[in-house]
Amino acid sequence: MEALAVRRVGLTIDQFLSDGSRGGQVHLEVSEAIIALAGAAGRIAALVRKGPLAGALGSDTGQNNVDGDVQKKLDVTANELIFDALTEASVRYFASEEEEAILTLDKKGKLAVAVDPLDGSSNIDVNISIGTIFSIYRASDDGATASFFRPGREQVAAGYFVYGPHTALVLTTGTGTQLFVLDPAEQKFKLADAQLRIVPTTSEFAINASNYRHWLDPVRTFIDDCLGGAEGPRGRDFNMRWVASLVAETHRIFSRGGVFLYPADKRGRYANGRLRLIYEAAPIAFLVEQAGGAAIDGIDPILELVPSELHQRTPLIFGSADKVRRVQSYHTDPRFTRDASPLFNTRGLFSA
Ligand code: FDP
Repeated sequence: MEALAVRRVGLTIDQFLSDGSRGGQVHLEVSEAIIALAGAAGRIAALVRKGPLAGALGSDTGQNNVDGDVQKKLDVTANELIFDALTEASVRYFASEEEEAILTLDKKGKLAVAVDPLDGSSNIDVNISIGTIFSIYRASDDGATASFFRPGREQVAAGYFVYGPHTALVLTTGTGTQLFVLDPAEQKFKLADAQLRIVPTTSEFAINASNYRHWLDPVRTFIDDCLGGAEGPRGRDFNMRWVASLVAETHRIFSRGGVFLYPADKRGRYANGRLRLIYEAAPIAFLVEQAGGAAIDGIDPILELVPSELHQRTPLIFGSADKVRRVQSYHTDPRFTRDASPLFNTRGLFSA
C-alpha cells in the first residue's frame, strides 16, 4: 500500500482522480468539479503571486458580505473566478461566503458546491498565506437548502488551496487526505503526498489570545494549563501560533500537528465563534478526520452538525486527535471548569 502511494507521487490531479488503483471510485462529475476548482485556484494563485502589481487586491470594495465582513477586491474576484469555473462542471447549486443565497447553476447538475473563495482576507496585503476552501455534496432532489443543510459526513469531497510560498491543494474524496502542489513550470497540481496523517499529539496550539477575556471557562482553563508550561499542571512547555488564515493554520497542523481553536466567546456576535459551518468548518473537518485527526465544536464532532442557515457559524476546534479529545474533556467534565467553584482556588487539572 505504502509502495503504491510512493509510486503515485508526481501524478497530475487529473491522472490521480482517474487512477483505477485508488481505494474508492471518484465519480466523473466530482473529478470534473475538483479539476474546475483547481483551474480557478491556479488563476487566483497567479494574481496572489503578482501582489500589488495585480492591483489593490486587499483593498475594501465598500461592500459587506452577509456575515458583516468587509469584502476585499480579491474576495470578489476569487468568487467570480470560481463561479465561472463551476459553470463548466456538473454543479446544480453553488453556495459561497460572498453570496447571500444559494445560486442555481445547471438544473441538471449532479453536485452542490460550497466555497469560501478567499480565506484569510485580512492577510492579502501582508503577503501571508491565504486560501480557498471547498465542500462538495451530491445535489439533493429536495432542493437547494436540502443539498447543504445536512451533516458534513455526507460530503463527497472537500479541500482547500493554500496560496503561500508554494500553492498547494489538500484534498479528500473520502479515501484519505492527499497533498498536491502546483508545479509552476507546467501549471498543474501534482501529487506530493498520497496519505497525509496528522500526528496524534504535539505541544502546539493556535488561538487568537487577544480574546482571552471573552472566552468561556473550558477554553480559558485549557489555555491556562498550556501556558503554565513545565511548572504548571501539564508539566511541559507549549508553543503558540496564530496566523489568522484558517488554511495556513490547517496546513501547519497537517505538517506537524497541534490544535486549532476558534471557540464560542462572550462577544455579542461570537456566541457560535467566527467560522462558518458549511464552507469552512465542515470541509476542514472532513480533511482532518480523513488524516486521523479530529474536529469538534467543543463537544460534538463537526461532521455530525446539521446546519439550519447558510452562513451559520460554529465554534471550531481541530487537529491532533489526543489534543482535541483533551479540549473536549474540558467542555464535558465538571472538574475542568472548577475554577468557577469556590471550593477550588488553584488551577491544575492534569499532571501529564
Ligand atoms: P478572514 O476573516 O480574514 O477571512 O475565515 C475567517 C478568518 O479569516 C480565518 O481565516 C481566520 O482564522 C480568522 O478569520 C481570523 O479571525 P480573527 O481576526 O478574529 O483572529
